[in-house]
Amino acid sequence: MRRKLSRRTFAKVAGGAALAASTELPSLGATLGTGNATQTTAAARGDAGRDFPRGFIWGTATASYQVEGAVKEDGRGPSIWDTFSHTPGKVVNNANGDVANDHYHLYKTDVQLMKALGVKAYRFSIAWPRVFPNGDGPANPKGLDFYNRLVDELLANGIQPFATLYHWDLPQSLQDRFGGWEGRDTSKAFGDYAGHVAARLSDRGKHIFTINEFGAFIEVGYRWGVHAPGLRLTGLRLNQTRHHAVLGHGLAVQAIRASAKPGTKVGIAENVTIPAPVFETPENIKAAETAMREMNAQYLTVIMEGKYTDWYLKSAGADAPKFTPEDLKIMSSPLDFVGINVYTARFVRADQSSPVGYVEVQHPKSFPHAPSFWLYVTPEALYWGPRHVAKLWGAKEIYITENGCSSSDEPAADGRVYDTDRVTYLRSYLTQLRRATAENVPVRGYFLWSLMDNFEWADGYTNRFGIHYVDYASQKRTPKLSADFYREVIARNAVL
Ligand code: PNW
Repeated sequence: MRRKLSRRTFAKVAGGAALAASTELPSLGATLGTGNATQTTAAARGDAGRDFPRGFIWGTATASYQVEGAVKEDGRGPSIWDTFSHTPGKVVNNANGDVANDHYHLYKTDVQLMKALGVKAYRFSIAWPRVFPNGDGPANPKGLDFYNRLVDELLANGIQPFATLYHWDLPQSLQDRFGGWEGRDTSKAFGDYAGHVAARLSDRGKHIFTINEFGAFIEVGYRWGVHAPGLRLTGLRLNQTRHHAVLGHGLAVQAIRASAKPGTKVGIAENVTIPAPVFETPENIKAAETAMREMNAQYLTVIMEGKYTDWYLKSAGADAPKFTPEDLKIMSSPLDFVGINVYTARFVRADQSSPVGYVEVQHPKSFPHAPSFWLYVTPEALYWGPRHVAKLWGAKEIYITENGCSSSDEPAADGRVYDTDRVTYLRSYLTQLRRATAENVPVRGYFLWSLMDNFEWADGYTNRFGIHYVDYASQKRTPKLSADFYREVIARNAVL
């Protein structure tokens, strides 16, 4: 994972591709040992120019607290999200995940939804407090049993399990005793939990993600106070919390390597900040690459490079996190793949008067966005995100671990849900992803967020991200127009 393409090779191949027709370029696949062999069949189907590499893995994603419900069942301990959502005023309409989509009981129904779509993989998360009700200490075997049942059901239906170990439902006990990720003991407990799960699941679950989105749960939960645990840290305390979260990831990678069955692959699912050149001049492309490293300095950059950038440390000054060289080594433990959650891009342009060589170009108020205020519709994100990861860090396997959008969709008079905004969003984003795969950026799969509407954190049940509509009163799932679209995309392995 640490092998770098030479700057010149990549610039020639991918950098040039931004400016010229990709067919005229030497194949990056030759450099990386991948192939792009679907042209003939795609042409026969009339999908030439819109097709994805053969074997591309189409999937859907969810997360434990957002769909499972059953928060008191089979010995599950409380998580910070139970506490937070039951604190009045924290979540829209004071909603909580007590029942959510009742996936804990309806998982077989949900696997059939996926089977009907034709997905080849399901990205779900494991609730840490089901496995260790206090975060550490004695394990609760009944908790892991649920994931054993889920994994078996997936495999029986030809769907590969991709498990995420941490999608924000931290055991409350770790928050109470160690201040959650503020404390180094939480990082250590996370490593132990990761090893425990990997030892028991990796005979069937071959892909494991450690942590979902530092860039969201730390920033929104520990800095803005909008997500659990609802803190507003600044300065050194905030930087140290960020450091401990990434350290926890590294300890988990090492524990998984030590305890998992051979053939298990380990990665991350990070919502990298994606700088896109506001238009694609060589200067702006270079500026975007520099911005990619700096904007992600505390998270993906240190994971991939094994050090914090000079600019980050300099800007943080006395507030820079305290760490040892050993910490950095752990945090940058080599990964088998890099997962990125891609929703939105930030535009940058070259500016030599800036100390980092770039400036951000702000979106005007009128810039189109989804009902989620932060979700600006910028399809370019799905090209530049994976391309930066491949070029800057030589990643050999990349997954898009989330992509999707919220919509104000509601059933029409005929009972169907015509989410044309989501279809348009997905088509434009997938077109950009296809541009990346055509240039042999090694993207192996794509997980659409989300299989179904679910508990959207502080937005409660108000922002629907699903391609299946969920009537929470009856727990009925109905495929939306976007589900029909995605089924066709998967069947043809092409964007439509
Ligand atoms: C991701 N932002 O969250 C999460 O991984 C999912 O659990 C979530 O449901 C999905 O995206 C949709 O929101 C994000 O403010 C939350 O930029 C907020 C942001 C990004 C991602």
